[in-house]
Amino acid sequence: MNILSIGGSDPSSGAGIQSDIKVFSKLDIHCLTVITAITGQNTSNFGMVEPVSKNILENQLESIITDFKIDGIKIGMVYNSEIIKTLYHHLKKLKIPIVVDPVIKSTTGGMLIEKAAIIDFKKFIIPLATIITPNKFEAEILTKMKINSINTPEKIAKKIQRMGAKNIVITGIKIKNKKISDFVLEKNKKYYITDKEISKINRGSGCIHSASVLYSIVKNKNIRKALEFAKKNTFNSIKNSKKIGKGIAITNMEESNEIKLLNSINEFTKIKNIYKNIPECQTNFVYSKQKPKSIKEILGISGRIVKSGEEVIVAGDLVYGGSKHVATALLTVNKKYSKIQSAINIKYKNDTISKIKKLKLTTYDYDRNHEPKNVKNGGSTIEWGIKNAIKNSTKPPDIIYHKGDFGKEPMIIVFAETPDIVIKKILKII
Ligand code: PXL
Repeated sequence: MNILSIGGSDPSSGAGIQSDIKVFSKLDIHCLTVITAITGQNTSNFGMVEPVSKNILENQLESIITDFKIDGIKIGMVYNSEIIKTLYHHLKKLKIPIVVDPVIKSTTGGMLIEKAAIIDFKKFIIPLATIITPNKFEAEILTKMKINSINTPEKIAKKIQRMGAKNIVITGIKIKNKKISDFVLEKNKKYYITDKEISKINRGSGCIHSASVLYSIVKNKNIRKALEFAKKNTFNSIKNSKKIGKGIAITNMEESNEIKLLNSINEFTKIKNIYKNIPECQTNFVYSKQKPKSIKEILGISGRIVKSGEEVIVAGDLVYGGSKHVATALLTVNKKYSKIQSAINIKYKNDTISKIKKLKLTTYDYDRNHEPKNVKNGGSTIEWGIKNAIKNSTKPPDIIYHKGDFGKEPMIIVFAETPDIVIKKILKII
């Protein structure tokens, strides 16, 4: 997938274009860039801004638009009216999601847009927005209203919606009992998204938030799911921020378990002819916290990886407790081999078993014909089977399989420390 980030260059790589390249690479997305302005800044001071000329802006846009399939666009710093109008001219005809992050001022105090350009920003950029992501300060500047009990977040968001943005999120609206809320206005819906507050001054959190929103939207998530993911990702990036320069810390996007598993699921679905390895009961791919006590501490897909013709589709979201069967298999293995934290189930094929044997992978199996009656009638078949398979083992499994039973589909489960190692094993055996 390709995303286009339009914004300013920040030489300290805390925000702007450089931050987007970092974020999207970690999410396994190719980040195309169109630079609107060059800033001179670091973690303490904001120096000069030099907007680029209309000519080079147009040449960047044309170069990118004529070559790549662009799945989504993020607009950050736009700086002046000439840039705004040029962007509008080139983007108005594109029918792809656009996330607008209306940046006005940097954390270090630099102006990211000329005051006189705000009118054109409202006229030309806001109507392009599938979603606009102002923080409280930016929402107040755009609407010339202070958020209070009369000018509620809803009133302010509605005013921005009337400017032409389809969906609005105003971040950092309410801070109460160590919680922080974002107000969301969709076409016919309004709600708050609330999470723990994190009081750590940093650079780049707004950029990570809007980039994460766009990532989720291009992955077909709805607005609420996209914003929930963005909030969590931003929180983790602030928590993980690092003091690299002499001034304030730079946000650092953590490769959370969720992102690692998302990337591996993505890689799995792209394997050539992988649909041939999806069993009738479909596939789940799981990744556990360390030493999980139950399947609630194991991340899995709430639906499954399903086959639709020759295509493979991820149905559902990543949630803790999202998988029952594969997660139970992993939990059982993890109790004996705590380093094994990831697993996937694939279709049982004689070819696959032959390759596994040739490769001398550590393989165990169990026979569902030997299942005791109490297990067959409602007990945990998988737990029983896996326990049995590894009972006398001395090495952690790469593979555990069973050949099925009357009316029960045979199955192969691949185990590893992390999802990317699971993928490496899959590539060897299919
Ligand atoms: O985070 C907003 C932002 C966006 N773009 C550039 C910036 C900043 C903040 O400093 O410098 C180029």
